[in-house]
Formats: sequence, structure tokens, C-alpha cells
Amino acid sequence: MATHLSKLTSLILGTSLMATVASAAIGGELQKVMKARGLTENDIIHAAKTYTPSGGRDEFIVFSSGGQSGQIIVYGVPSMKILKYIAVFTPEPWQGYGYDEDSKKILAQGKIRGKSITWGDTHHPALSETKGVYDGKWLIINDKANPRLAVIDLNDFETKQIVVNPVFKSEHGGSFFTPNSKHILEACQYAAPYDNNYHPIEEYKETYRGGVTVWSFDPKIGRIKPKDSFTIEMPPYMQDLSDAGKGASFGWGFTNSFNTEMYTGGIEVGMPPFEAGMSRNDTDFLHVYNWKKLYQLSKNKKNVKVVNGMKVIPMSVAVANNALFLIPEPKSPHGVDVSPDGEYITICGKLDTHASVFKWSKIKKLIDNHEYAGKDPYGIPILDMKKSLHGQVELGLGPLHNQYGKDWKNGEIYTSLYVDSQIVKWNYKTLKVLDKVNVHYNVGHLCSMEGKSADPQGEYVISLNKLAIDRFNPVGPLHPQNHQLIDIRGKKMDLLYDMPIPLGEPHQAVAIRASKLHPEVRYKMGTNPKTGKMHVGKTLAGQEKIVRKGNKVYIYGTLVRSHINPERVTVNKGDTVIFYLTNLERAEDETHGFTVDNYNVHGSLEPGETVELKFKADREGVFPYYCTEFCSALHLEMMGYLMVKDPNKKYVSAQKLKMKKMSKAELKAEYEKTVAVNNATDAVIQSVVKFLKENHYEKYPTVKALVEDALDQYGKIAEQKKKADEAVKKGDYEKAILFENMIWQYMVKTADVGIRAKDLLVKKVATKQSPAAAAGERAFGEGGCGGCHVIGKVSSGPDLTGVLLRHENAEKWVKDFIMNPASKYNDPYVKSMIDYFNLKMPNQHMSEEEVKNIIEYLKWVDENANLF
Ligand code: K7E
Ligand code: CUA
Repeated sequence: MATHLSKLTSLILGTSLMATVASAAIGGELQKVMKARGLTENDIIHAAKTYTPSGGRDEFIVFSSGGQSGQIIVYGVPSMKILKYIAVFTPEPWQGYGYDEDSKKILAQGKIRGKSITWGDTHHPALSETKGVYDGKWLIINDKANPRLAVIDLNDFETKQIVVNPVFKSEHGGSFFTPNSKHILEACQYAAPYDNNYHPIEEYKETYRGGVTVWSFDPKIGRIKPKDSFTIEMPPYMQDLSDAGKGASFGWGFTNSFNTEMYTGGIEVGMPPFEAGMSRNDTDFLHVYNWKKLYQLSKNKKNVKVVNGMKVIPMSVAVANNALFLIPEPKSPHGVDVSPDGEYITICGKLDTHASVFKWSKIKKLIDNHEYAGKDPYGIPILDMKKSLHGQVELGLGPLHNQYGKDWKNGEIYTSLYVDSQIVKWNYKTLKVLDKVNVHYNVGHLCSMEGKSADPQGEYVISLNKLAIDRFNPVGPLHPQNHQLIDIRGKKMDLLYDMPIPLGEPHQAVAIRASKLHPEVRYKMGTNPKTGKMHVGKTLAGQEKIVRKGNKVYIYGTLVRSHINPERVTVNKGDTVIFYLTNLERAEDETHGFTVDNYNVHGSLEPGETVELKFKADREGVFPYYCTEFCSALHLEMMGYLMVKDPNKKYVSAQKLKMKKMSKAELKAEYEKTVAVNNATDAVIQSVVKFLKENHYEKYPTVKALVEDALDQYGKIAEQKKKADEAVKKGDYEKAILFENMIWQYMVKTADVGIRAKDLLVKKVATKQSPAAAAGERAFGEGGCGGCHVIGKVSSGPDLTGVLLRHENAEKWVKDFIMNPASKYNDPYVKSMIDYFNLKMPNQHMSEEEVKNIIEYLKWVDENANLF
């Protein structure tokens, strides 16, 4: 009745009046929150621009280097919610990375000269491209400290390959995909001899070398092909950041450098330090090379020499083939960024206040006309800087990196200013500065959305700051990094949000539109994710076994809620133990973890995955193993024992003490009790099932998936019931009780998922809450009403469903009662309630506004009474 009445009122009054009332309610609440937290209107706008409600999705996904952590950080924009750390060069226990055999093999690919390296200094992630546009398939990243590249599959966000550069001793200008992802450019950093021998520093110019490696990549399978790759020998100029040409400049690569002085330091022998000697010249060199031509040349043996298994094209060969040039650029440059159409190349020098914009068509003309300004000491032709430049523009102190905006055709570009701690928006065509925004503090890279692809998306720029200083709560001398989100949709840039990054110092980050990513939620049963193929240890339900071969013990096991099969494994001290474990789950997010205590192994088994754990059972004893991921209500029971016996020892039985046994009658009584509990549990399940069916759960895919998962668990009961009944027939009540208990376990699992499905369904089918009702629900919770009243249940106070139907002139009655409960303690109905619950409704000192909203909430409850 009340429901109909309120609907009628809203019809008569018209919805606009209702909306005004509702927004006034919110306004009041909002003002209160703003005042309490000291927030300005601008803060609220920024919050609204970034806030993503529970369950909401982001528009962009960012892959940020994890710096010294050797990992990659994945987060969403605009929410800045961290979603994942991808293990790359460093062991990561949660994902089992470095603790199971297959991931150990990936890490072992990164060994350098036989040595394991368990960390990495990640700098520049890159997303694979098709025709210069991000395709969401592969991600690569470099390790500066140990010259390596890693390939991550965006189908499951896991590292699949690590490749070591065998001639460089460090690298920085990696990794950059060419527009169709057929090649990856990786430039050296600190020049060193290509071979692994000692060469005195006095012979720096003769024996130390820089260079760029052009790796071949197969974008279909996502693997680097080392045999098809080659390195372009370059002078020891300390090559730095690079970029691959595209569009007009496709086939060419650009790499800058910062020590054309070829200074070799020597503080300890009285020489000025590196930093002084390396910035003596006014200009350094931009290296311009035709990697496409050189790739063809590298296929002919006579053009290459092979060093440490890597094909190297000598400088002389590259020069003779018109494929390597130098252009002076302002000293100690850092970023070099090719425009989306490949025509402009913007370079920023740390020690120069300008950005220099080079024009490809001008460079190309000089090359075609063999018009050189001179040659460097290694015979490489130098092109005239002025004749190559489109122009220069003064941006500020310490410009580092550039990213293009959506309106790049009209010149929109953003540059980070390290010393000034600013992001500057300018025009690389007209060479005008347009806007600056302060960041906190000392920005390194910046990341616009798809801003280095052929199709920049605009909207946001992230400032990857090197220092946080005072931005967050203090956590000791080592501060988090600070990524700041900037809205670039308006004329003025607008700083929206600070996100602390507590995992190493990220350098570059790349962003992709989220709709381009389609990762899996499960693997094909028995997959080895590291190879993508079926695992040799794949084990299906019913195939579990333990096989001994000499002193190797192979356990073919399975995990499914909530047991590990097998549950007991006995081996001899000194045996090598190999666990092959398959997660039989199909349900989304039903990951199981697995460890054997004290043996330093751990696997993370995503649905369908098989992992291998291997160790030598070198200590006698009893070692529990268990599932490490809280996967269901019976997660703690998901365990087993590894028992390691010393074959040279005699063990005396401890079974002297005879335990008192239950009588048959007692067992029968316990059996009947168990059956009764199961019947009662089943009744609850049936009521949930009825609710789900009546409300057409099958119409909602996410609910349907949960229901199917629940019914899958329920389906396993029949077999257990048969076993229980057989045991009863044989008079073995002990066994029957155990099977009945197993039935109960399946029921709990069914109920666990079923109730989740029901909650989800309720949200889908319930009528939409008005803002006032939503505010009322909040007030109900915050006011402590929920301590005694549970909607849909009699708790330590009466169920409030239908409360507005129970009293005459109910809204006023409820309002008076909440505002002044004592006034009604003598009302016969209230009196009877006080007697029944042995509690008096207390005065919670709610405001009138709150009470009004609570009544709206109670109306909403009544509208949906059938759902509770
Ligand atoms: Cu930190 Cu790209 Cu390695 Cu610049 S690099 S900041
Ligand atoms: Cu499986 Cu916990």
C-alpha cells in the first residue's frame, strides 16, 4: 500500500520536484563531508573525474616499468587503481614466479655468462603495434643493468621469454617496436668491449663500442628470434633513448647519445669526473640508421662478424651502404620521440632549455643528396644540424621526454621538465608554448594515452615523478614514487590525482585503451602457461597417481575445492620429489596456491593450469602441504602430508595406546544426526535455488556462471550419497558418517557460491534506489541501526520489512519513534517487543533529514521485500 502510494505521489508531483528534493538531500550530505574533510569544490570535481565506483572499469590501462623491482606495474586510468604487478626479471612468490619449475626456466633464460640474475632495472615498456597502432597483444620491457629484454603475453599478463644481449654490457634505449612489431630496437648505454675480455680503458676509442641491436620478433607467437637478429656497431658515444621511425620515416631508427667526447673519467687519478668531461661539447650526436636495409644486409655472411653468437654489422659496412649517419643535437639529450606520422623527431636535452624538432623530409634530402657537413673519427657522415632542423623552442629547465596529444596533426605535444618540475604543453609545428602545470616533484618520463603510437588518444597525461617528498604520509627515509594524473581535455591542464608507487622507480609507462585488451579468465585444462602447450604433468580427475622411478618420486595431483589429491605422500630421505599439480577448476578467479612447508617451493595454479614443483627431500620429517589461496569456506582443510622417512632408520610403532571406540548404537545416532543436518542444509539450498529460478538468473551471464559453478558442486553429491548408503547397508556407520560429511562439504561449497549468486541477482532485479533511499541506507548503517535490525531477518530486534505497513499513519509513527523512542515505551505494541527482545530501542540522535531518508530506504525495502 505504502509503495503504491509513494509511486502515486511521485506521479502527481512530477519527477522534477522529486529530483530537486533528492539532490538537496545529497547536497546537504556533500557539504557535510566537504566541511569535515576540508575539501574544496575543485577537489570534489577532481574526485568525480577520477572516482570509479565499486565494480567500475577504467578507460585506459597503464603498463609502468617497476624500476629496480624488475617487474611491471599495471594500473587503471582515471581511477589510478593498481591492478597487478607482473613478475618479469625478479622472483615473485604470489605468482609462484621463480618457485615453480616452469617459471624458473623463464628466469634461467636471463642468465648472463652462466650466472643467475634475480633482479632487473626495468626502464621502457613498449606495446606491440599493427600499422603503428597498439594492438593489445604483446608487451616488452628492457633491463638496463643486465642487458635483457622480456616478452609478456597480454593474453594472461605473464612473462614468456627473456633474451640476453650477448654483446652489450648494459643497455638503456630499449625497447621500441617497429610499426608492425616485426623488429625491436635496443640501444646500448655504457660503451664496453663487445667480447668478454679485459681491455684497458686507455684503449677506449679502439676497443669499446656502443650500438643498436635490431631484434627480430614474431608477432604471431610473440617471441624474439635471436638467430635472425643483428647489432649495428656504433662508436662509444653512450647511446641513449631511441625511437623507431614510422610512416614517412619507416625503416629508419633514431638514437641519441651523450658522450661524443668519449671521456673516460678517472676521479681517483685526479681527472675531473665523468659528468664534467661528458658534457664538454655543445652538441652530441643523433644516430640515424636504416635498420631495414641493414637487416637485409645482415643475412649475408660477408657483411657481418659474429661476436658471442650475435651478428654484428661493422660501422664501415653500414657507412658504405649509406645506412648510418650522425646529426649534431644539443648536448646531453635524453628523449627522442618520433611524431605519429613519422615526419617530426623531437629531441630534448637535459642541459639545454630547448626542444629541438628535426624534420624527416629535410634529413632524407641531405641523405639522398650525399650532402655531408663532415665525418666523425670513425668515418660516419655527419649531416648539418641547421639544415635538418624544423626549429627549436625554449621550454624551460631540464626538458626530458615528449608525448603526443590527440591533436598531434596540429602540433599538440607534451614535454616533461625535470628541473622546473613541470609538464609543458606546446606546439611542435608552430613552436609555441601553450600551457604549463606544476608537478611534484622532478618529473622523468610522462605518459599520454597511446601517445607514442600512430594514433594518440589524448584525454590524460601521467607525470612519472622522481621525488614525492611531502606528498604522502611519511614511511621512513625511502619515499614512494609519485605518479600524477593530469586531465588534458581542457585548454588548461588540470592536475587530478597523486598515486604513490611503492615498488621501485618507474621510468617509462605506456597506456592503452582498455577495450583493446581481452585477457583469458581460465586456461585450457592442463596448460603450461609458460609455453602455452599442454603440460607433461597434466592430470585430470581420476588420473591422480604417485610414480617412483629410481630415487625420483613423481606425484600427479589435482586441486579442486577443497581438496588436494593425493593427501598423503611418503618418500625416502634423499629422494627427488616432483609434484605435477593441475587446478581442475573452471570457475573464474578460483585460483589455488600450493606449497610444501619448509621446502621453499610455491605454485600459483590459475583455473586449468598445471605447475611443476621440484625439490630434494633432504630432511627427514613430516611436512604439511596446503593450498595457500583462500579459495572456499573449507580452504583450511585443503591440505595433505609429505612424510619423509630415513630408509636407514627403524621406526617403533606408537600405537600402543588403544583409543576408546564408539559403540554401534552411538555411531548410528551420530549418523542420523549428520543426515538430519544435511537435510536441513539442503532445504536452505533449495530455497536459494527457488529464488534464483523465480528471478530468472539465466538472464544475467555473471549470475549464470556462478549458479553453474554452484550446481557443479551440488552435482557431486549423488555419488557420495551412494557410497554413504552402501556403507550403511554393510553396517559400517563410521564410513557412512564420513561420506555424509563429504556431502555436507559439497553443500557448503554450493551454498557459498549460491549465496554469492543470490546477492548478485538481488542487485540486478531490485528496483533502483532513489538518492534519498541510498542516503537512508547509509544513515541506517552509520546510525548503528543495523546492530539490532537485519533486513529480512529477526535479529536482536524485529525485522523491519513491512514496518510501514504495521502501524497506522506509519511514516509519522516511525519518525517519532526514532527521534524519541522513550515516548513510545508504553505503547502496547512496543511494550510487547521490549519484553520479547529484552531490549529497549535507544535514542541514536538522528537528524530529521536522516530519519526522512531512512523512511525512504524502508520504502525501498518494502518494494523489494520478496528479495530479502
Ligand atoms: Cu629514466 Cu627513459 Cu631510463 Cu628518462 S629514462 S627519466
Ligand atoms: Cu584451494 Cu585454498
